[in-house]
Amino acid sequence: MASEGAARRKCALITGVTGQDGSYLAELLLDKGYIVHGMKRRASSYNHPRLEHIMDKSYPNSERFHLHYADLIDFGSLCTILRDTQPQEVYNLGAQSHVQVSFQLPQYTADASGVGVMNLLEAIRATGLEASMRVYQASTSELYGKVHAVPQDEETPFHPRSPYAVAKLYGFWAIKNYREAYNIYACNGILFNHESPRRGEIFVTRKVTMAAARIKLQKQECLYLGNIDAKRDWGHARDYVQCMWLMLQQEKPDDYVVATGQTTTVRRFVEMAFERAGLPIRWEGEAGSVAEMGVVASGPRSGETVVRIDPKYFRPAEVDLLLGDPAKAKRVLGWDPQQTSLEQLCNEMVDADIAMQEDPTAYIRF
Ligand code: NDP
Ligand code: GDR
Repeated sequence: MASEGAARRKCALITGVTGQDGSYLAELLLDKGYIVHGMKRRASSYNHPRLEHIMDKSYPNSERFHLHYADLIDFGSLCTILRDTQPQEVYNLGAQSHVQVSFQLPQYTADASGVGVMNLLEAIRATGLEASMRVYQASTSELYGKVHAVPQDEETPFHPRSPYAVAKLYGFWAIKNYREAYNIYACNGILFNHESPRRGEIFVTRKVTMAAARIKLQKQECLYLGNIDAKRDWGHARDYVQCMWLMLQQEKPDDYVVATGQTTTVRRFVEMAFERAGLPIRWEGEAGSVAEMGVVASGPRSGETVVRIDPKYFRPAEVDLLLGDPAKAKRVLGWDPQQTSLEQLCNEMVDADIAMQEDPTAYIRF
């Protein structure tokens, strides 16, 4: 009986499993009964803390989770992992995903986040798995870039504003092209920003919630930020991975915007986080950048947390406003964009960061 059950199990491969979304998606798929294979890169030190709890023998279904070495820029490794695991669903979450870093690493970003998609699609064809496999591509609201219209939906024109977005544009079209050319079941999820306590520490929300926790516990004095007037449509990563799965369960492949339909400034997010941590804020900045942003600088006052504007965090080209229209995902996939409010998300992140600053081994609980 056990082997019959195992034979019926669906099998998925997640690239980028060590990242924020990868860990939530692995949990979701294990919970749904899948065998889950994840791709990890070689690193000189331990690089999968977000998966530690899943790999612990006490985690329900941990025996169905397997990690393999491979890399999106190594075509041979992709063929090997596909041949060895024979998944029915592939979720391509692997990427150099930081927008500002992509200006410093443009070619690597193009290779990993752009050509990597083509490598994966070609590896699927090379292993002869294209008829039996469904592919999810982690596309992004960064494709919209310079604002042409809001809210942004599946028909809004793209205008990428960074090497990262340019690379993701290539991946987006590779998916569409292989769908049309080879009839591969492949979907683009155009996901707007999504965050969680597992968010990488140099993305703005996590940088802010970690700073709030560290300042509260007197481990840090000041928070330095760039453009606090940028507006983002922020949701919870746990809610967004559900939508990735839903896309691959439909009769026909398609592309979907995944967003909350609400937008908020970075400045407001900082206020929410510091309020949750019980810290009053005072904004400071260099002359020029402060004036430009309408932030009033003043001398130090006791009892206030200083948030400083540092030009080093400004990008050569900025995406000023993202606001998605998730109507199609709601209508076709039955996905609920309002599962977690921004306030709930922010509170969860601040509370988790305070707990982790108090006890670093607490990471596993979040
Ligand atoms: P993370 O940065 O947290 O994770 C990225 C993952 O990609 C990590 O596992 C990383 O491995 C892996 N990776 C990097 N380079 C390669 C490579 N050459 N080969 C294989 N794997 C690689 O990103 P998120 O989880 O936040 O995002 C997941 C995906 O969704 C990304 O593609 C991102 O661009 C996209 N996206 C994210 C959004 C968001 O708001 N979070 C919104 C829209 C799209 P390692 O741990 O070793 O670095
Ligand atoms: P983003 O996320 O670029 O939207 O890409 P990020 O959190 O890095 O920036 C959001 C906005 O905040 C402004 N900002 C700062 N950003 C960072 N990282 N650090 C700062 O100190 C800072 N100060 C202000 C930025 O200028 C920007 O306007 C994320 C990534 O997850 C991508 O992979 C994904 O595709 C998009 O979201 C959708």
